Amino acid sequence: MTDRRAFLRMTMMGAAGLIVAGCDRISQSSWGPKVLGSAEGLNHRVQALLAPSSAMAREYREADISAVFRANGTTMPGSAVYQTLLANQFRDYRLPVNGLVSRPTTLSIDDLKKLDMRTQITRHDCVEGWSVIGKWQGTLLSAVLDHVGVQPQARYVVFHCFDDMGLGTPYYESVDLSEARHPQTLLAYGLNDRSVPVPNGAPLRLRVSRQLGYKQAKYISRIELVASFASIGDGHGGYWEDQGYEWYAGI
Ligand SMILES: Nc1nc2c(c(=O)[nH]1)N[C@H]1C(S)=C(S)[C@@H](COP(=O)(O)O)O[C@H]1N2
Ligand SMILES: [Mo]
Repeated sequence: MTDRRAFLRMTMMGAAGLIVAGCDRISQSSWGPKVLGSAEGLNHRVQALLAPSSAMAREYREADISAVFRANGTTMPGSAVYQTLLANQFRDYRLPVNGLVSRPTTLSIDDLKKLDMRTQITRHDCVEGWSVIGKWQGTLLSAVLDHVGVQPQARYVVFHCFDDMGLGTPYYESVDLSEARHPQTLLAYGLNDRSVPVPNGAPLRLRVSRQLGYKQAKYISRIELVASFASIGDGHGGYWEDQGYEWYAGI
């Protein structure tokens, strides 16, 4: 076990070295993200070496926006709670933000709209191999964190969702606090100048602009600050992570 770990560490350092050497060229080419994303064993620590936590995802022009923002995974949560909220155009939707926060809070979409917001045109890359470009409007997650106050023991932000993936397992995702505070990390309520449509996660979905599609939790029902995600789901930090996907899904 120890040997295997040491070997893996060496392999990863090697991979990081190679990629860093070609980094300028890779980051300027359109195939760069695919090369980086597909490198075997590239984990969060290696990604952190490659890209400082402040690195920005590429932003596009209005003319680049895809005609249709393809939907994937759940496109209509079946739960009674969600259906009731939808029937009233989400006017009764309230987002609880709790866990390791100083002031547990519930926020309506209007409350969220009063906090600092951002509009960004970014590319969504699904692990299945397709991409779409969309214009998102949303509250900065950092503004929500400042609003509720993060306790010192908190390390991750967990997004619980309304949709059930079968056998009573709800979709969920998580990011660390540095990703959560990144200026392009949004709780999005708008897509292409309209409210986020139901297939794309109404009324509120996450945009973590530097990571793959499955990190972009749709249908957020609650946000929880935790010190560890070991006791949530199967303990790997997300629905797809519990099926074996990487927790840090950098692109
Ligand atoms: N709640 C929830 N969030 C989700 C999913 C899902 O099934 N349920 N699918 C994920 C995957 S794999 C992708 S590619 C994107 C799809 O977002 P879109 O439907 O807006 O394209 O949502 C992600 N977030
Ligand atoms: Mo995806």
